[in-house]
Order: sequence, then structure tokens, then C-alpha cells
Amino acid sequence: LEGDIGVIEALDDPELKRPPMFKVILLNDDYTPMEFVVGILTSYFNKTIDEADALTTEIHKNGKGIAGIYPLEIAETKLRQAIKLARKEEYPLSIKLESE
Ligand code: TYC
Repeated sequence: LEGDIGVIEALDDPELKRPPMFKVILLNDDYTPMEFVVGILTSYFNKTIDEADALTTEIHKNGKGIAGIYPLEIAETKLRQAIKLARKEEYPLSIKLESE
């Protein structure tokens, strides 16, 4: 069937299998506690405590760091969850998305 051939061609096209990916970038600030950032990274970005400790220190020193790279909807959801918790605690944590 002609339609079946089209489906196979579509599945073979790598562009159609890979969604655009976005880096979730945490920015440093002077007020958000280290432990809170570590908690964000372990809770929402699947980091181990050791990975989260190292990344938090890197962000603190360098000004920013990549928490993870995800398709847009997932990146937006993680950003929203993290910012919601930060604002609830009244921390100024800033997070942005950057296309890969
Ligand atoms: N600079 C903060 C402090 O000294 C820690 C911090 C790390 C804040 C990473 C934000 O994205 C951040 N308490």
C-alpha cells in the first residue's frame, strides 16, 4: 500500500524522531541558599546529591550552569516547578531556557 510506504519513510527520517532540545540554565544569585538549589536539582532534575552539590558550587562560582537538557514541554514544566517552589520560599532563583 502506498500509504504504508510513506509511514516507513517518515519513521526513517531522523528529524522527525528528535524533538528540539532546550537547556535548563540556573543562574546564580546572592540570596537563594545552596541547600535549596541542591534540593531543586535532586527533586526535579534527577541529580544525585553529589552531582547536585558539584553543580551548585559550579553555578555559585561561574554564574550559571546547566541543570538538564529536555524537549521544550518537559524543560518548561521543570522550570515552572522549580520557580514555584523558590517563590513560595521567597527566594529570587532565576532559571532560563536556551535552545541547544
Ligand atoms: N550564591 C548562592 C549562595 O551563596 C547559592 C546559589 C547557587 C544560588 C546557585 C543560586 O542558581 C544558584 N547562597
